[in-house]
Amino acid sequence: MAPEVKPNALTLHAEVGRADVGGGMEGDAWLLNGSLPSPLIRVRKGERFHAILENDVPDPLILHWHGLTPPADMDGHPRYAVREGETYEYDFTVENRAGTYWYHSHAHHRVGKHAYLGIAGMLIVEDEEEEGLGLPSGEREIPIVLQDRRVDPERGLLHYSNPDTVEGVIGNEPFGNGVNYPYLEVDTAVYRFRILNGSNARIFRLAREDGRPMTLIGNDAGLLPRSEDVEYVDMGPGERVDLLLDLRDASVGEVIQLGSRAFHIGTGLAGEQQTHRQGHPLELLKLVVAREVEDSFEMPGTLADPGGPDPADAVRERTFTFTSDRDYHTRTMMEHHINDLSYRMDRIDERVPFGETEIWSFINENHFPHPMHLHATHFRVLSREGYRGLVLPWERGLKDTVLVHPEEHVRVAVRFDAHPGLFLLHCHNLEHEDVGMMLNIMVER
Ligand SMILES: [Cu+2]
Repeated sequence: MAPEVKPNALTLHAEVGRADVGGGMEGDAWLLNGSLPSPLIRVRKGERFHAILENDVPDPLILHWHGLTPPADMDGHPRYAVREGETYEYDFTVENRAGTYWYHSHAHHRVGKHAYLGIAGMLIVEDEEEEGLGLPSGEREIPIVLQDRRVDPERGLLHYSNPDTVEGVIGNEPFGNGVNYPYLEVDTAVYRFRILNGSNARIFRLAREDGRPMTLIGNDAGLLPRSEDVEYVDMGPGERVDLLLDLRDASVGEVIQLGSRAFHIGTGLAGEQQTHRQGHPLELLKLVVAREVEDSFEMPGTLADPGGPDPADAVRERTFTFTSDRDYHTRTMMEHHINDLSYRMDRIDERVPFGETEIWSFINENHFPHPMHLHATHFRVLSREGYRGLVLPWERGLKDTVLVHPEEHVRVAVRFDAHPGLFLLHCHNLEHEDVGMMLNIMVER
């Protein structure tokens, strides 16, 4: 587990180091405060978030608080990246409801490398509303950063070079909280798992291998109105889910495996061309039942109201179409575009009035899945046409990242009502983002 810290005059020191990754292996990694993954930041809604990033890695670096909605100069826009030896000070008030958020590097062209090497951690916001529900906490609350990496024992485990910009970097080994093939000893009790897909490009279809349901209680922006039992959850990079696992009828010695099931990324051409590792099954986390205890937890009938924009209030629509081009000269390079644009730091791509509700359409016209992430607000997923064809249980409530498979058209209701300024819309496949699948969104009063 990552050490837990509070953003109270917190220093986050980034440096190159070595990390124990489990299984007797040690790897080269980029560390924040010596930890892989980065420390878990726990904060209360309404509290001051005061942290200083000290950059001691040989790259520009800036941190983005994924899912929080701070002022524009606190959001980790790549134009604020600081060089080696420099610092960046974050000071804002946390305005977001209780939920499972996270943070990672947002240095342009280097997000994939930095997250892969270790500059990524979980960020948990707590509030009174959630505490009143009596959900499993303390030892029964398990934050898990799921990632995949390539294991290369000779060159150091976390080696990252010549990334695949077509599919993104997909590893062959699972990591949970920085540990290869993690396992956890558990009681016969109800557990709350806060799960982040912190992978660069891999999508998980998270499920219990015994086929039993998991109880979904929350996603990107906190608790849902009601719990729902689900057989599996699709998680694109950047997405979070909050799940309860009821292990009360398990017996000591039993092993409960969480894994990623096989899936396709589209029908027709996209499905047929799926020859790579995306969608292949993977073991993720082993739960070993170690102790028999009594646990009288009862699921609350209702959880919390996520709020958010009402599509009936929408005053305009925007469309974002995703396409990809292969560079036939280098053969390896693939550019991914939003509305035929490739990211430029100094260009404003969309101007959006503060406080107005809009309907945005995400249309995927190529053969790659794109988990689309919006900064500075959360959106409500209204509909999905094509392929999976519906809004899925884990897409209720409010989201900041939505997975758009090939052939899919996803409509969302958006309203920026936190802060004006320059923010980002981008693909959270980090290699897609790094080659320019990102736009500057100017929120204007
Ligand atoms: Cu993408």
